[in-house]
Amino acid sequence: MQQHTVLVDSSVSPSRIEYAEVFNVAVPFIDQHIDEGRGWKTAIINDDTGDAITYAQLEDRVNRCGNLLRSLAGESSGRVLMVVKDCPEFFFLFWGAIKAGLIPIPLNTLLRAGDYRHIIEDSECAGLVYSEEYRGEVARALAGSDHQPRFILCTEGPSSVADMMEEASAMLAPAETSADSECFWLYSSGSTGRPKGAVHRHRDIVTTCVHYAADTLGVVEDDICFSAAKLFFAYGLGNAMTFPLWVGATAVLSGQRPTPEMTFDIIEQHRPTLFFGVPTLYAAQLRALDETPRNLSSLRCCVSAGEALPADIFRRWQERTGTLILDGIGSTEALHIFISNTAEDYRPGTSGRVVPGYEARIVDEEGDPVKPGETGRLFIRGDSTATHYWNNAERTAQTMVDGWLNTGDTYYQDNDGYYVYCGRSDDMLKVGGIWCSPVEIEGRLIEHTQVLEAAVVGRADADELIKPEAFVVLKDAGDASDALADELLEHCKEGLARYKYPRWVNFVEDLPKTATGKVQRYRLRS
Ligand code: 3UK
Repeated sequence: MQQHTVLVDSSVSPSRIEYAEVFNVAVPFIDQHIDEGRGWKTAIINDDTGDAITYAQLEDRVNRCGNLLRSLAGESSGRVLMVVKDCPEFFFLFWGAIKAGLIPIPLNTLLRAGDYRHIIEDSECAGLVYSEEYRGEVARALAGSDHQPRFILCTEGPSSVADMMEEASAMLAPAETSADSECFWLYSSGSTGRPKGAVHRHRDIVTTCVHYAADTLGVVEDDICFSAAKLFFAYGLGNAMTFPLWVGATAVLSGQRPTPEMTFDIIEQHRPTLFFGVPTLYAAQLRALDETPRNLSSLRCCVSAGEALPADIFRRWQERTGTLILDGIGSTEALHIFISNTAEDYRPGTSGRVVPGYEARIVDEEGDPVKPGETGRLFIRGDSTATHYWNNAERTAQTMVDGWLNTGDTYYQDNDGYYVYCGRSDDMLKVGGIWCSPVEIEGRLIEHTQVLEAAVVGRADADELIKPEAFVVLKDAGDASDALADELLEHCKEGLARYKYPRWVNFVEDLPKTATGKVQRYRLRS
């Protein structure tokens, strides 16, 4: 087989994927399109600027960016942190790094300096690239950091990536990696402890594109993909970058915060065929559609992930727009969706069935398979799962067990075999599809001078979507007031990523605890 080629046999299920011994994933996703005569076609539409980037331009920019990053990285870890909004430069940096044999690490742009500092130190990154919007947070992180990257670049402005790329060569031979070589990392958060870097291989990207995007969702060359979930999430990375690039389709990007108005404006203007959202957004979009009808006729299908999609939202969306929302569960460690509904086979209120190419097991406390219909811990196995967490053997051993991935989710299979989500096995919350640690919010509350103790749990709102609720013990119970509750909310909004503030604050006398003094969050859940 010729170097860097991947062969897919879709006549069998699951599709069989075969790699050349020397394989760099940037070749099929970027270079290949030129050979196939797709250079003229629009790969990316940037809604913020109105720019359209063709596949030929994409290849040119990826090569320049790869050369630039390689010259800056020199002899170093080769790891490049990206605090970059959704924009074409995200593509140039990510693929340029991979093609040059470096390791891009896209980071959640909603994080605060403390998390960035940890990640800079933990990754011992060679470089850091950020979008202007995040300059302050990045600067604060670097100021306190024990590790100083060799290079720090902004995507725009003078001496930026855009500027320096022009000087770099447009010729770049792909680094001679293999399908199993380390390719990129994604940081994932847990209920305690700092974010951990999940290490993904070149093949992981191909696996999600073949088994989920092409074979399950049916993404094709004529599709226009628009994801409200940003590229730094594994979910968005697939939706708006790797999926369209795999089949030669088009991605629409926006650096703006996804609101109903923003997403509807983009859908009306760019007429995407596939829309990817999270349940909280679908709920907000439905409310907005009650006020003002919008033209969503370009959509042939919608996808939801990040947290469970309530059946009621599925039904209301179908009634209102005539399109299905296919709910599927994925994770950062698995890279994308591994259990999903499909257009031909769906059941609202469930995550659907196992995506071909993956295996699932629901097990009890002892690790034995549960009886049909019983709930247990979900494990999955497939060819896209991270090999390990960087620098964290303990969490690796807990999560990656004999080739199986411990999802940390509780599931059962209904009588017809659909997988039904029952919650997390830990106290972690998914708020608007994004991880939220109760411990972190509690920590922030306790920083307030009037707070003695705090406990945070998830509570379902009117749309059956989980939001944080705080139970607060004050140093002086007499201080409790609505004004103080508002002050605590502001305090949280300031110190935490925006989506993490508690939506309800309850002042209580004390918190339920175990004999050893551990807060029993489950007793606070309503
Ligand atoms: C939860 C869901 C119920 C579940 C993700 C699609 O969410 C993604 O990755 P994360 O690492 O979180 C993983 C955890 O989120 N979850 C995700 N989807 C669903 N729970 N129903 C769902 N449909 O707890 C899971 O373990 O942030 C989603 C594609 C790629 C992803 N990374």
